Amino acid sequence: MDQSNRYADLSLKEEDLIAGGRHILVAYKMKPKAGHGYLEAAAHFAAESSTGTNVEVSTTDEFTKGVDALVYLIDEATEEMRIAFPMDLFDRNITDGRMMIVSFLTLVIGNNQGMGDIQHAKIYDFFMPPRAIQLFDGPSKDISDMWRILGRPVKDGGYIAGTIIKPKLGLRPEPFAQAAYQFWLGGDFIKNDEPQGNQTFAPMNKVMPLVYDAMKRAMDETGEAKLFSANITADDHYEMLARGDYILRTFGPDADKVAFLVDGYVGGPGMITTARRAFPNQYLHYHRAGHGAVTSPSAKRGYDAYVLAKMSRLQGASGIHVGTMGYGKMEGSNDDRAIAYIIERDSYTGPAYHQEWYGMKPTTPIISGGMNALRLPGFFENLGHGNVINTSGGGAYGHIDSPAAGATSLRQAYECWKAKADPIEWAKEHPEFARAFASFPGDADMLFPGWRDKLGSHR
Ligand code: RUB
Ligand code: MG
Repeated sequence: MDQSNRYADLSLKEEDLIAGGRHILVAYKMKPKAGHGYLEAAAHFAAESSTGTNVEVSTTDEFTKGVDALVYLIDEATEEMRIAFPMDLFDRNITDGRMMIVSFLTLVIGNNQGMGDIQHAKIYDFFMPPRAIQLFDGPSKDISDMWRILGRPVKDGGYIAGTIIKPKLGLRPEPFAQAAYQFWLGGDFIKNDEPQGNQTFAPMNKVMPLVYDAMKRAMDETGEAKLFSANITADDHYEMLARGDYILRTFGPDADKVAFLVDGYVGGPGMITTARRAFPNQYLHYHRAGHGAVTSPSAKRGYDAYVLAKMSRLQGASGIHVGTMGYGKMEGSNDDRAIAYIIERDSYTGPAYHQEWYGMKPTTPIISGGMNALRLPGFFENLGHGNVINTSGGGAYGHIDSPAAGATSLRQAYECWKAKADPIEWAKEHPEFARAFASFPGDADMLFPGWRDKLGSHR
């Protein structure tokens, strides 16, 4: 059944829809299956994503038609399809009238992912009108809170040198805390790796007191504040609360230095909101393991990493992983800068839409995955600033001298970029940075050919 006379209106102008403020706009790359007309398939897609199904139903009335999603732009050659979703379609909390990202996902990327007449469809951008920005939680804490704890300026406070406890799994409580202590001697921030929680060989109630003890010792030794991002991910809401409460109690007077890590892609929006609402005083660290299944450029369905990051700010993530923009081990490209800019700025024009955030707090780009001191200067140059959290797991624990030297090398890499110095020259004056060359010789050969001769005795 062709529903394009009801679910498509190509005379609608995007600028009018934006000025009207009553629609959420979504841009897809969509291709119908062979034998299906583009507009017809697009209209069916909009029907399934809003008020309709594959047939007319007798229960539809005039009001229903007023909340239809409408295809307002198509371009078959580029697979472009844009749909306007009336704000009234989206579910609102009975407790406080707020919007929820789960309802956004259910409509804009729900049943439409399994339709018989659609080859593929993937969201690459969306626009939220001002009213929607008012109705999402947004972050309660942001990077300025971390800078304040670290005793830095709360604006442009700079690079936060972090790591991930490695090995990923298999450390018992004492060696785990020892690994944390050693990194903190040179760095600022440590996160649980995302699979670390309450394994039988490292129970949380043994690990956390030791980590807090390590934090205190490192703070005494260095005279600096230290930060720990603790994984509270769990299937059960009550389990997450129990973990969070336990960790805050354990860190006692230093509980402000604890962030909560939630694996929000595998766990889903409910976990992020659980943490955002139950622990509004903690920095909320959104880890996104598994996202590549839908965000990878090789995936033709789902949504882009840009979309995931933008949603995370609406939900209230204080920080989210944004990849390494081609400088680390995970998939990515230099252009992924946009993923950082949409979450950290108050206004940004993405691949399809301009978005204003009206003062909603920013979400920190967290840079992670195969990073080390040698890769960082190029990364900062590409991004244009260093106001990020970076977690280098292998890059810290893989430093041949010590985790503390690994941490120091990360800070020195940032200073090198800030000073616009030549990394080889910088290495001659900064021994931990110099030793990163010998620690990661494959990277050194790739990024700084001839480094062995140029560094001479400094390596
Ligand atoms: C990285 C790591 C993170 C990945 C996730 O460890 O454990 O889980 O960065 O990827 P290492 P992303 O520093 O040893 O490579 O940050 O792209 O979501
Ligand atoms: Mg990890």
